[in-house]
Amino acid sequence: MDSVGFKAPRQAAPKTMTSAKIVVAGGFGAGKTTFVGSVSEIVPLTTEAMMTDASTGIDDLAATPNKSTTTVAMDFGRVSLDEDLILYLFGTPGQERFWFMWDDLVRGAIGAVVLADTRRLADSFAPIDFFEDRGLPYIVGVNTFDGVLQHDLNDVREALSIDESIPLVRCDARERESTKQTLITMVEYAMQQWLAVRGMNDPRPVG
Ligand SMILES: Nc1nc2c(ncn2[C@@H]2O[C@H](COP(=O)(O)OP(=O)(O)OP(=O)(O)O)[C@@H](O)[C@H]2O)c(=O)[nH]1
Ligand SMILES: [Mg+2]
Repeated sequence: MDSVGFKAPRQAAPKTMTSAKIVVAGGFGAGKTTFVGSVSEIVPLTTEAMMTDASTGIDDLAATPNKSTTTVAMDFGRVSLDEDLILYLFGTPGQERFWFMWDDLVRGAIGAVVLADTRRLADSFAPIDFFEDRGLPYIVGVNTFDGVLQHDLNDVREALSIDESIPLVRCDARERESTKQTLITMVEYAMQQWLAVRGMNDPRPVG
């Protein structure tokens, strides 16, 4: 306190920067590269290869006729959720012949967003099983191609047979706000899971 009674402003505690790795997974053409690209603050690193006639009959383009490239290794992007949390995003390749890379890609991740395209929901089963098997927290983002939610989210949950505790959210992979919100849901869920496994309560105030 000085002579006129003002308190000297307290020195703000230095903020600690935390970073976390998140995987964006899903079936072929579910929108993973689009998702990473819409939210990343850096120019995303992509490994897209042109799809050629050689993939005719292997890659089903019925749902995404304008798709001309596919991810052959991974997508990489970065987003700050607030000033002290940076997420590093790793998008997986969707095609089955590249799945051998997934084990390397998920190493060190706190969790995953599994993107689902309800026009070919069955493609989400393998990615979901992958994270279930490894016990890595995941949420499901139903990518609303053309902004239209084709099915009720409860029906999607039932079709995917995922537990009620696992967040299942609607998202538009092309929209930054929507992808960011999906990532926030992922991080909150991963944090809850982390605390639950250690028998701790969420220290944040309710409401
Ligand atoms: N209309 C619409 N098109 C989308 C949306 N998300 C992705 N697309 C389109 O769908 C196609 C597939 O998107 P990608 O982001 O390449 O999908 P991906 O999951 O990375 O595909 P792979 O890496 O090949 O498995 C592209 O032509 C995108 O432009 C969406 O939300 N709405
Ligand atoms: Mg891709």
